[in-house]
Amino acid sequence: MTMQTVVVLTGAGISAESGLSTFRGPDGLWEGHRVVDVATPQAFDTDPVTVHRFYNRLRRRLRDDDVAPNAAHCALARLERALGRGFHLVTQNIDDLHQRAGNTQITAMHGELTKIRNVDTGDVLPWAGDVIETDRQWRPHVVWFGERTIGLESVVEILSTASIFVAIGTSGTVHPASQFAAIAKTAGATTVEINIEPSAVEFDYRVIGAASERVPELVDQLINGLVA
Ligand code: BV8
Repeated sequence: MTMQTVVVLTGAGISAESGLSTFRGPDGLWEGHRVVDVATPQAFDTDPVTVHRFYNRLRRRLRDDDVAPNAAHCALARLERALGRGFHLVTQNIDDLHQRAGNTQITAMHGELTKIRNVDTGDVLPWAGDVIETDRQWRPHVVWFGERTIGLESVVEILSTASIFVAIGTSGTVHPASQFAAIAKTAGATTVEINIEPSAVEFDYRVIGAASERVPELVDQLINGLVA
């Protein structure tokens, strides 16, 4: 059995069909806010109430009955089961849909909405509910603009072993995730993008279509082709 390493990067587009809004909608607003107003340490320092209110609302949305993993999330869980250690998922998303679909080999590089972090001790706690809006001790365990992403060194290491790199539902506008396709390519990987429209990032192949339709198709091809 020839095992090749498959690395998948996901963005907001994989969760769009689960009812979660992407970040760069037509009006460029993010749940009604300009990103810079909520996703920065400065915003939290100067106005924790607005920041907590924004993330409390997102966390509540995650618990809505109509928000669940879609066929794309489930296909990636199937791919991990088929490839075992030959698979790694890096997500830019802070929702928990990959975890709920059953993936375990995940780097949540921009943090997780369902966790909070103590600003002094760095302790991270699971947290599904609201955070008191005036709380300055506990912040969302989310990577804001200007902050170091989580697990970057290990992701770059894994990318250097990739034979196939697939980016799903990401505009490729946020650094350093936007560099991953080039890093994988340099390591000799074949790079593939699945998106409803081409992003600005270079790939060997582009599959245009909705994630819930195209990801299961690609996963079938990968499982049939790789796990010989
Ligand atoms: C860092 C958590 C350094 C918060 C997020 C100038 C040039 C280059 C870089 C920079 C620059 N100025 C500043 C930077 C760095 C900055 C950056 O990249 N800024 C951008 C805006 C230019 N990056 C950072 O600050 C990062 N940190 O660089 O640290 C450092 C080093 C050492 C020590 C200290 C510091 C941190 C970035 C993390 C920011 N946090 N999220 C939260 O979520 O609330 S990023 C946030 O935006 C999301 O997490 C997500 O990652 C990103 C949005 O990107 P996408 O996921 O791609 O979503 P988007 O809406 O853009 O696109 C959706 C796509 O899906 C589209 O292509 C669409 O076509 C497609 N789609 C839609 N529907 C479907 C679909 N596809 C398939 N099927 C569908 N149905």
